[in-house]
Amino acid sequence: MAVRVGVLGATGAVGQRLIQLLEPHPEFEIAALTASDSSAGKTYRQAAKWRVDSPIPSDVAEMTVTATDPDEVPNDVDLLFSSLPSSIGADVEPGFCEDGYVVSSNSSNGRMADDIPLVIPEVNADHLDLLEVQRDERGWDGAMVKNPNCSTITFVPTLAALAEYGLEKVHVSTLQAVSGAGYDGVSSMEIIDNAIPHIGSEEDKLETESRKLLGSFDGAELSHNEMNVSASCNRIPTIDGHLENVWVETEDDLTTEEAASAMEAYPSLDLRSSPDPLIHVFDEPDRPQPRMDRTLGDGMAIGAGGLQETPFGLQYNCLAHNTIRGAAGASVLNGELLLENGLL
Ligand code: 2RA
Repeated sequence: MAVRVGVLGATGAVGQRLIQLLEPHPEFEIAALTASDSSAGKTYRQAAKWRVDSPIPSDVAEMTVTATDPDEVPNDVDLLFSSLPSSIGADVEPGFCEDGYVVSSNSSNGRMADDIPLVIPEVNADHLDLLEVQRDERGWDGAMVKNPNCSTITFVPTLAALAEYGLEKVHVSTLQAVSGAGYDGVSSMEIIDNAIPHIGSEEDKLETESRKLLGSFDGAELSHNEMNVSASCNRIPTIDGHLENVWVETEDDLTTEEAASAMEAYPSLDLRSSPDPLIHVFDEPDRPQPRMDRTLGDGMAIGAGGLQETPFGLQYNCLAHNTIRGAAGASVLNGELLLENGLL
């Protein structure tokens, strides 16, 4: 029987992607949709300005949206996917966990808390064991798992593939799609013929989240990876798909052939939304490209290419679909991991 799930923040850009991915999902059944108070009581069709690239699912369209309040969500809903703005998430997500709901959240609030697992299933599924620490410390009947920021998810799997060479210094420069700014943010028409060389607190997220994801958990405490990470983030007029240029210095010598083999061989998982392969390495130096390659593995795979040795270490480019692999798909995958681990 499918697990009954809800979407917190169902009308936003990531909420819409969540519905697109969850509606046909065989393991999950959408049973609750929440949004702001002004949407409460409306049908989803009335409340959402549907903009994703497939029609609004008809059964979801007629569901009634409620306020984002634990009292409004049926008790037999076991898992909530949250795509709330972080300031709202910080206020309301803990209340849902306290009331016994398990929350798989894409919101950035709490990602760096010591007892909140920040997870990319193919990279650090073992960090889910932090939930025992979380239960002890917070006394929640439910639980909270976070997925990282979209631009972090794009490059961390490639670093995980190279970790056996000893990661010392990483520099990443991003070229981020406008859909990452949400429907009310910058639009591609606004920055046509332009690029914006700064994105909010994005640099900090890449630097800190990557160290947490690649850190190790000893059963009691999480140690963050000690590699140095420096990030610079740019918004470009691409609709979907974050492209990133990465330079990595490793302790051991690393050739481009070794790096390509390590990325290609990096294991995926058996979870329904996990792609195989996880990382697709292109021979062509001008790939991956957002428009051509963002739908690799149904938008859940990472593209890599342009590997070369430089005075600053190995250099390569990587790409992921930011609202699928980088956001909604990442939360769904964490939900599948929770289910697989008997945590629902
Ligand atoms: C962006 N990181 O692309 C955001 C989306 N979460 O700006």
